Amino acid sequence: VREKGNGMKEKTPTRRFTRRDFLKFGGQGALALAAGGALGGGLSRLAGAQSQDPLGVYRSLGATDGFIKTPDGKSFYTFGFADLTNVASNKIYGLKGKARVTAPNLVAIEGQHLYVKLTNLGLVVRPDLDDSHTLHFHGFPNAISLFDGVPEQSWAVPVNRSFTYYYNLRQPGTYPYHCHFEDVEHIQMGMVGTIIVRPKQGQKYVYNDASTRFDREFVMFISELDAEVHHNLETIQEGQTDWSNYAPDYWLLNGRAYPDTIKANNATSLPYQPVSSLIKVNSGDRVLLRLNNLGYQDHSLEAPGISFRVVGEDARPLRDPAGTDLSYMTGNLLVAPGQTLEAIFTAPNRTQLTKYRLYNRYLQQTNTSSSGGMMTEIWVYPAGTLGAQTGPNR
Ligand SMILES: [Cu+2]
Repeated sequence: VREKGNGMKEKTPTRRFTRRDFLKFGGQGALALAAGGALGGGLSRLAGAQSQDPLGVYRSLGATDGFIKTPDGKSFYTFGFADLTNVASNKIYGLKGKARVTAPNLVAIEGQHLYVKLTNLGLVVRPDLDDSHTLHFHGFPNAISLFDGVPEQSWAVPVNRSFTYYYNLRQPGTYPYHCHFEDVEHIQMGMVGTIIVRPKQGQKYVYNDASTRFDREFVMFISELDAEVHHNLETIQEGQTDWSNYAPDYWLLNGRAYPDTIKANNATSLPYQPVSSLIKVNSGDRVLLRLNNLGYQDHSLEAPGISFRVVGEDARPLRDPAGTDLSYMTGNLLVAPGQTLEAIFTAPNRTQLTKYRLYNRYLQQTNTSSSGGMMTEIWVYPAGTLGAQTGPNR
């Protein structure tokens, strides 16, 4: 256990050759980056016959920095993505310094083509740190590495440039996405989100499988926040971060700690953490949780009084090649770093509003007395109270 919060460190500030240096000055990342301007432009044009693709779904993200809040009144420097979809091109730099955590959900249907234009808006607090950024669609089988976002294998998007990533969506499910440039750091800093690929069978199914039908869905993005990492970047000391000392101070759902997790979507007190984790359902609803863990720890969630059926993992339905049903009932949703998991529960029948808690079984991580943790609430209303859900987490 490392010492925290008591001033001086013993380390001597020797300058190490970092992975960031490698990406910037050595390695194929830099070569590709140099070529990225010309090549990237050409390929973006190729990938867009854009708006002319009848199967195309078009989204636009801006990579930049910002700040998020915790329930104890603190704020933390972050990197992240702003939603530039439908933002006029002469207005996108108005979102520089306004990264949101988590990034917007990217939602499309199996068979569609997803185009995501990533623009590197640069950093407000650290203009000296001219990191590139990428988009990595985790678990997606890219035919070529150009759209995979791994900077050592293709290229990254330098400051004030953009690139359009292209994906032919063949496999429904829940996927993480994240920046892959200086990835351990940029993921911890908040460049993370969720991709939902809906099956052809219908909007209210997880997979092409009748047993995966649901009435309401909620993305539970799972992560941790190590205050020292964020502080080091804000104060130009990122070279002092020793990842072997990783020790989170906060455990988050959709970028918030309890009780902020149950505040409404787009709560004005949390301008850059727009996603509520409050699960509001009618009695008898089939409720889908899409768990997406891009933290660096295993997490295990439970909601006493409620049992879940896990129907999919890592964007694959739980059936073997012969079609045998491998889904399983559990009270313990265990999800590893980089893993996604789809679980469905049937809301209990209640004649008045009844509240349950969904929380991390490792109780240190649900601490409500000081920093706040990985916990939210399930509000079960009498049947027919709530209207149809208009989108995830609503
Ligand atoms: Cu990045």
